[in-house]
Amino acid sequence: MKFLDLAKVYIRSGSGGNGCVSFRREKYIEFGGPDGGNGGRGGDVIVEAVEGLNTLIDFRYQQHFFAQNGKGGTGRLKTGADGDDIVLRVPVGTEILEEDGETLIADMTELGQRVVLARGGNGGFGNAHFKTSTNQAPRRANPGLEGVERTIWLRLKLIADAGLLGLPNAGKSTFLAATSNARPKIADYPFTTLHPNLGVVGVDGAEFVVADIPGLIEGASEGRGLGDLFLGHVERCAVLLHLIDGTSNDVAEDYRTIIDELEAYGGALADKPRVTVLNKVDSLDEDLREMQKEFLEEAVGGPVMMMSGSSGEGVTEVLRALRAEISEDRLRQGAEDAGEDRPWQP
Ligand SMILES: Nc1nc2c(ncn2[C@@H]2O[C@H](COP(=O)(O)OP(=O)(O)OP(=O)(O)O)[C@@H](O)[C@H]2O)c(=O)[nH]1
Ligand SMILES: [Mg+2]
Repeated sequence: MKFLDLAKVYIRSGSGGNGCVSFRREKYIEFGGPDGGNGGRGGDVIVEAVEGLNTLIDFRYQQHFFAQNGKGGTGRLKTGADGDDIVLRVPVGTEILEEDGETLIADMTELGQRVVLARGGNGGFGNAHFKTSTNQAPRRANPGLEGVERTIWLRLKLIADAGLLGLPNAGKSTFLAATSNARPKIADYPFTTLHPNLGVVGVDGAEFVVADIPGLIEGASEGRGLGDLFLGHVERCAVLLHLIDGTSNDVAEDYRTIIDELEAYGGALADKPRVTVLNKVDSLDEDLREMQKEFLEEAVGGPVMMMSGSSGEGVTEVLRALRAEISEDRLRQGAEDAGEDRPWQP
């Protein structure tokens, strides 16, 4: 699985064109004089947040962005042409970082936002510019200024498409670790996850972002446990994945607890599309699986999927169910065939 949220690019702005040394010389015309024009400006390297992109996949194919150099000035006071700018088109939510991968240069949060990453060099003055009353025939002109060269990172901030819900220990982090590049902490005690984690998961050639948030408990909306502030992280998700520990004594009760907290949280969270999954079925024998599934389906009033984040059973089906709830324009294109593996870090 490849991830398309980070790209290293090399940029260079255009150098300015050189100034020109030239004198007017025409037959039968008495007074000549310097007429060397100025060089043109080099092009800038600009980054722009545009619509219709949701990955940095283009930067996998093009990593070098060089703006055009300015043209030199010429005689008859002609200024050289300016070099063309070059524009890096990135999705909204892209951060531009220095070569160190940490220092923020720009945060492209708004559609249409443009930032100049490297200014083109100024053109040099031609000799006409240096004409003074005491020096009527200067023989000097300036060279154009060099362009700026730098290496930058583009990092796309991920917005989760699917959010994980469940009681502590339901196996949320295990699921994320099994399906994505994320490496959340996993342990058999509640509240292992203290901060939300994001991971990119892929199924059938499409990628989307899953958010693993700390477990909710009864009364979370009143601040119990870690509270329900974390639900803010899943508010913008297209779909919620509700995991219920299949080894629990009362799956129906576990289910209700989370739904109650969702409703208490308010907003549209409780109305969001939801996939409900009986998890950890690797620990249940056939009879128990069926029993637990029936209990849960009765509580849900609809179908329930079965899965084991540890053994991988049923995981692909769950991913497909999530994918079906995420609209096509939110899905990222998979890059199964693009380049080699790369870990998710600057
Ligand atoms: N048998 C079995 N155990 C599982 C499965 N998934 C998770 N576990 C175990 O359940 C425990 C809790 O797993 P986590 O993934 O940390 O659960 P969580 O929902 O992220 O928990 P919090 O972060 O505390 O809310 C760990 O001991 C896991 O090894 C599963 O599919 N089958
Ligand atoms: Mg966890």
